[in-house]
This record gives sequence, structure tokens and C-alpha cells, in this order.
Amino acid sequence: MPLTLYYHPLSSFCWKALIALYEADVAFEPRQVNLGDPADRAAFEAVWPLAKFPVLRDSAAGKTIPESSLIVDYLARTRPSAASLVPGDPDLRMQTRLVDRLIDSYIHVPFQQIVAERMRPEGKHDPYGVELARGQIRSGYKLIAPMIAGPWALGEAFTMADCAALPALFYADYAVSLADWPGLAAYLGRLKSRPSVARVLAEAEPFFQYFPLKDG
Ligand SMILES: N[C@@H](CCC(=O)N[C@@H](CS)C(=O)NCC(=O)O)C(=O)O
Repeated sequence: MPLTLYYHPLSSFCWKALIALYEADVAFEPRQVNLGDPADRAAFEAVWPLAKFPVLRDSAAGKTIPESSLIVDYLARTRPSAASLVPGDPDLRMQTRLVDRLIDSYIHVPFQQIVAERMRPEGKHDPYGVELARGQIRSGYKLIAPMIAGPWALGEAFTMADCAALPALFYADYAVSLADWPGLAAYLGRLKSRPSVARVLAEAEPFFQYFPLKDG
């Protein structure tokens, strides 16, 4: 099988790539990476030195594609069934990428900072950094909420922006509740019932016990 996805089922950025793959029904070999295992980490570093997943390897094309948004872009460009994930119309394409970038930068990455803080050793905690990250997530929610056209981010078409939104909103909700953002909460509900997303969540379920914010 020419496509291999290096990933972990609990990894939020991997969810973006997995949703795109499942959405477009693209066949691939899932290669689960255990970064805690030195041999597995070294093997992954040989593929992508930053050792951050997801990474897609297209052995038929001799290409290695890191970065979740680039993976979705690559699928949209090379697999006809994935083409609609990145709209052909230039304005819609720009809006798709804008929502993808804003969600990653102002919701997803600050959420990662909060998780990283939870995993720091004693004496290395940074409560002020967490406060700032929570503030950024709130700003991200405020920015994104009016942009969601409905039912999906760009309207009727399910795009890369929706692939990005699910992991960011799903996980950030644990750090900054979406209770005050009914429009975003309803959007998250619609995303969760999308079959591609439901599959990703079901596959992550056995690993969810390891998610550090699950108990608040
Ligand atoms: N900008 C990257 C972010 C990738 C990323 O942060 N991945 C996390 C998992 S969600 C990771 O690999 N973490 C492992 C580590 O940092 O050691 C993308 O969009 O793919």
C-alpha cells in the first residue's frame, strides 16, 4: 500500500489527517508510533527528524509529508475523492485555509500548551502561561464562532477547516468549556456525528485514559 500514516490514535493533530483520510475513503497503512519507546522514536526520527506526528509517507511518489494541513492539502491534490476538502474556488480556498490556520494557532496550539504544562515535573509549572493559553483559547472561540457558516465551517461542503476544527474544539473544551459558546458547541456536536469523525473518536477511545485533562 503506497500511503503510510505515522500517527498516534490520541494525538489531536493526527485526528485532522485521519478525518481527511476517512472522509475521502483513502486506503493507507496506519503506523502507530510510540514516542516513549527509544527504538520506535529513532525509527520515526529517521522518517521525520522533528518526530512530531502526523507524517504521511507516499512511497509510490517517494514523498514524505509532515504537518497535518499539508497532509490534507496533499490528499486533496493527489486523490480525487479528497479533492473537495480544499475548495477549487480561490476565495473559498483562502477561507478554508484561514479557518484552518486560525483554529490551529489560537485554539489547538494553546490547548497543547495547557496539556504540556500538566505534564511538567514538580517545580517547573507555569500557571501564568496556562492563564495566557486559556485567554488565547477564549479569543480563538470568539474569532471562530461567527466564521462557522453551518452546517460546516464553509457551509454545505465538509473541508479541511472542519478536519481542523474537530480535534481543536473537542480537546480545548476540556480546558475552556464551550458552555458559553452554544454555536460552537452545536457545531462540535454535528462534527462528532459525522461518520469519519465518529470513527476517529471510537479508535481513540481505548487510549483516552491517558489524556491528562480528562478529569478536569
Ligand atoms: N504543526 C504540526 C503539529 C504536530 C504536533 O504537535 N503533533 C504532536 C501530537 S498532537 C506531537 O507529535 N507531539 C509529540 C512531541 O511533541 O513529542 C501539525 O499540524 O502536524
